[in-house]
Parts: sequence; structure tokens; C-alpha cells
Amino acid sequence: MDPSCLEHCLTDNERSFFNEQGYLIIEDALDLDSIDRLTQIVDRIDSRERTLELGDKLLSVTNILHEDSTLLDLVDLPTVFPKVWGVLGWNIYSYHTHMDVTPPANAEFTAWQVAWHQDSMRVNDEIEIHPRPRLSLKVGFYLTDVSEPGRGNTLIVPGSHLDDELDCPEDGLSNPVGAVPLCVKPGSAVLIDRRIWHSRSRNDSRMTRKVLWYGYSYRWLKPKDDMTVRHLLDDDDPVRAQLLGAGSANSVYDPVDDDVPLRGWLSENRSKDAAWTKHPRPQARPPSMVRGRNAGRQ
Ligand SMILES: O=C(O)CCC(=O)C(=O)O
Repeated sequence: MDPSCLEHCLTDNERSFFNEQGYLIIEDALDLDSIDRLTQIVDRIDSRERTLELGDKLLSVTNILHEDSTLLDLVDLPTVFPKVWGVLGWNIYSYHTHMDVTPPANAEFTAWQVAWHQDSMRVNDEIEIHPRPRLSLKVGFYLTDVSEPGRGNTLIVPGSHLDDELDCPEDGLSNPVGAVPLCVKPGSAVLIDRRIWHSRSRNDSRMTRKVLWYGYSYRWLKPKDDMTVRHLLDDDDPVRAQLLGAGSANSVYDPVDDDVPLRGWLSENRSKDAAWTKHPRPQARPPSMVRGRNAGRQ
């Protein structure tokens, strides 16, 4: 692992903010060269995957790590990965990735609906505890400028990650109380707690929006896409191999040192994070809201 990541560990203030608000913005996570290279890769995949039928609608492609080594390198990016282990601890891996390309909305295309959801779908129906557990988080790497609203920004309700339900307007177009667009510059990364209520939004600008989403979860949670990465496992980089899912079935529950080299690396380089079990959780709020017609889960 690149030791420079130690310069980017989660601070106490960042931890409090993430715990309270359910998201965290990391500005300048990507340098200009990386933005450029990643944009070329996204454009290449977009031109391969975009069908005539899809036209200029949203394209979302999952399982992207195997597409290019530059995409793989984001998994343990020094400016971002320390925030991920800072929140989730060391028994983690990359369980899901996707790239999203949102071209400017066609004025004739009026069918755009907001789709407010917490991530992980059935998890939200089948887990019988309030608040629902965090389990995973996602990092969005923004390659284009969404520093102003109306550019297909991710919409979030800050602090809603502890609410099991969201009151959504019935029209399928307007947003719930408290919704805000995430406004960030190209090169920013945004961590979102999987439980924060969020939605894609219509892109009314002239710029195509491009975002890469990297999901991290505990090793005992199944992958959410095909994760075609086995052939990329590299003995010379054990932490990355862990992040790509190396290890036996039982090791995800009961790891020994060889199964979780991230723990060993942290013991040597950042002992307080190696000792991670659980950070204090914020207090639950009572489940008082009524689910609206348009509230969904993904
Ligand atoms: O691309 C976005 O702005 C949001 C994506 C999203 O809703 C999701 O990945 O669950």
C-alpha cells in the first residue's frame, strides 16, 4: 500500500460529520491527470455500451474494475481509502462498482422521475432493527463539474441515514423536505453511508455528468455485481488482494492475519485503526415518517 495514504486518515471532525450527516466530501481527491485518464476510460466504455435505444439517457455500467488498471487503482487511492477504513474498519472489501454517465436531458424526454432510496434494497426490508445498520458505504468520484445545481447532481437528505422511511411528494418529480444537491468540483470524492436517502437527478446543463461509484462493505456481505476481478489478484500487493475479495469463505467471518493484510498493515503503520471494533454510533431517532409513493430502495 502507498504509505502516503497515512497523510489522509479520517480526522475526528470528519468522523463526527460523517456519523451525523451520512456523507463526507473530499475535495481534490483526484489530480488533473487522473481526471483526464479516467474520463477517457469512461468515454471508451460509454461508446461501447451506449445503444441506439438508450440514446442520450443515463448510462450506468457495473463491474468496472477489470476494465482498466487506472480504475483498479482507485480501490486503494491514498487520498480516499484511509477514510473508508476509518469508517468501516479493516474487515472490508470492494463489493460493487459502477460508472454513471448522465448526458444533458433532452427537452422532449419528460419521463425523468426522482428515485429516492437507501442502497441495498432487500436489506432494508429484511433487517429487523432500527436504525438500520450501516454495513457498507459508497465513494463517488466526480469527473465533471457539478459545483452548481441542475447538472445531474446527486441529491441527498443530509442526516437521513438514521431514518428508515422518507416522506416523498406524490408527483414523482419534486423532492422531499431537506433534499439538497451535492455540489462538487471535478476531482472531488464523496463518501455516502448506504443508508442516506439519495437520488439521481435530471441534468439540465449542457455538460454530460460522469461519476464513478465504488462500494465497500464488510467481507461477509456478498458482492452486488459480478466483480470480475479474480484474475487481478496480485501476491505482491496483499492489501489490494484483500480488497478484491481474496480469502476463504470462513475467513470473512473469522479472519486470520493472512486473510486481512489491511489489519497487519494498520498494526504497523496506524495502530489505533488496527484496534478497530466499533465506533460509538449516533442515537437512533424514532421511526415517525410515512413512506411516500415514490420512495424506493436500490
Ligand atoms: O449517480 C448518482 O448521483 C447517484 C447514484 C445512485 O443513486 C446510486 O448509486 O445508488
